Amino acid sequence: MDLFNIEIDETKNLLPKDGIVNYYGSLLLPAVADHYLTSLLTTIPWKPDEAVIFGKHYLTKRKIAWFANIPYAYTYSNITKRALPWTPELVELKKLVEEKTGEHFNSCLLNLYPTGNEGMAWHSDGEKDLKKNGAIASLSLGAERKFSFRHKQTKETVSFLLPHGSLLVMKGTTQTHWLHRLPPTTRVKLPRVNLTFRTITN
Ligand SMILES: O=C(O)CCC(=O)C(=O)O
Repeated sequence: MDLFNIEIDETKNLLPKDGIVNYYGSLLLPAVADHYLTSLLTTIPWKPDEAVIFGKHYLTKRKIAWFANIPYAYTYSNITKRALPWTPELVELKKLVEEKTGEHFNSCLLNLYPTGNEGMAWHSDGEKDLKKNGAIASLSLGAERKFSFRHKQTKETVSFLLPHGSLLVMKGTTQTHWLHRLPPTTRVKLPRVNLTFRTITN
């Protein structure tokens, strides 16, 4: 069994090697996390994510939105997105995440998984638009979901549960050596919103 509830020790590295993942536990009290979840579900201009694979255009049931300090371009899955200006709620959450982690971010990719049927396949966030080895802070709101890492060479996997209001940070060489994914699950019927605060350098 490789899945576990994470002990809260912000200084502990959850990866055994080749990268750093720190878990901060609850960043937000449950009522505050509820408030942000409701607010983001209703105020963010959610759109299906898009991908072009072997020339074919795909739309996902998972929804996304992309925000930044300036209209940065971010290209992944062969599609380029232009960032929207921050909303007041996102500015508040960015500040809380930055205070907690001591890191600074200039952008945020939001993902909305309407139910457990939607997930995200194995990938790493190593696009050329992102700062190399920059920290990526992942704030989870809504349904608790499993989140997994798999080492690119050894295939070793590590999985955690990410509860409502929790914060996890990936940094160092994590994206070079590890893939991550959010597996789909039939057990979850409620939405989850994930915010990944990032640094764009283009
Ligand atoms: O929803 C999540 O927790 C993961 C999102 C993710 O993998 C990503 O934005 O790269």
